[in-house]
Amino acid sequence: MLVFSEKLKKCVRENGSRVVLALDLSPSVGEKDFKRRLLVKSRRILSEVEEHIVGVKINFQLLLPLGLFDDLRLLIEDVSHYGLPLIMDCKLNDVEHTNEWASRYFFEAGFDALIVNPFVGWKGGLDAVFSVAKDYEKGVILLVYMSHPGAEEGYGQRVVRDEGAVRFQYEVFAEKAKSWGADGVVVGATQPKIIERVFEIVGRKIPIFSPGIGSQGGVIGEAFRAGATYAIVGRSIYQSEDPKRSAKEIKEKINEAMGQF
Ligand code: BMP
Repeated sequence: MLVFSEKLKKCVRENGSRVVLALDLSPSVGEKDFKRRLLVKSRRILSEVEEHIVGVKINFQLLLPLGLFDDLRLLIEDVSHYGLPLIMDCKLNDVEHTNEWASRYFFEAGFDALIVNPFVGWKGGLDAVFSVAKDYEKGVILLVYMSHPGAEEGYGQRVVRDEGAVRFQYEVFAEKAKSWGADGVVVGATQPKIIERVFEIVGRKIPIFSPGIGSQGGVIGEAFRAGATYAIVGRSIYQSEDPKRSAKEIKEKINEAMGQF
C-alpha cells in the first residue's frame, strides 16, 4: 500500500495534473430522493474528471447525508478504483480522545489523509491525530492560512512568541507543520504573498494545497508562481456545464504556470 504522499506523486506522474477535486455537491435537502441523486451525481462527475485530477477531497456536504459507512462507501470505492488519494476535509479541532476516534473512523473507511486545524495545539490535541495517522500510515494536512477574508482574524494575527519576537500566526503554523511532520499544508490561493512566505518556511518537502481558485477569486498563475503545489478546486469543476473540459483546462493552466508537462 502506498502512503499518501507517494500515492499523490504517482498520480501527478500518471495524470500530469495538480488538481485536487473538492467534491462538495449539495442538492437541496428534502427534495425527493436527494441522497441518491447526490451520490449518483458525485460518482458521475468523478468518473468524468478522474483522468485530469490527482486526488479527491470530501467534506461534510457529502459525509453528513451519505454517511461514512453507508452510501459514502460507494464513492470511496470509486476513488480507490481510480487509484486517487482521498482527503477528508474535517478540519479536526478537538481534544485527544475525540480526535483519536474521528481519525480512526476516517482511516478505517478508506481516507488517505485528514485536514486538521493547528489552533488546537499539539499536546492533548493533534498529537492524537498524528499518532493514529502513523499507525495507519496515513497523512495529516495542516490548515496554515484559509482562503476567506476572515482568515486574517486568526491565521493572520500577529502573535508574540516566548522569546518576545512578533510573528504572524501562519508563520508559526508553517513552522509547526515542519516540526510535527505534516504531509501538507493548506494556504488559500487568494493570498499569493502568504503562499510565498509559507513556501520559504516549509520548502519543497511539504506540499502546499491551495483552495480558492476561480470561484473565490484566486488566480492559478499567481498561486503557483508563489509556490503552491496542488490546487483544490470545487465549483469551477462540478458546477461547470462540462466538468471534464473544465478540469482539463485548469490542469493545463497550472502546468503552463509551472512550466512543465
Ligand atoms: P471552491 O473551489 O468551490 O471554492 O471550493 C474550495 C474547497 O476548498 C471547498 O471544499 C472548501 O471547503 C475548501 N477550502 C477553502 O475553500 N478554503 C480554505 O481555506 C480551506 C478549504 O479547505
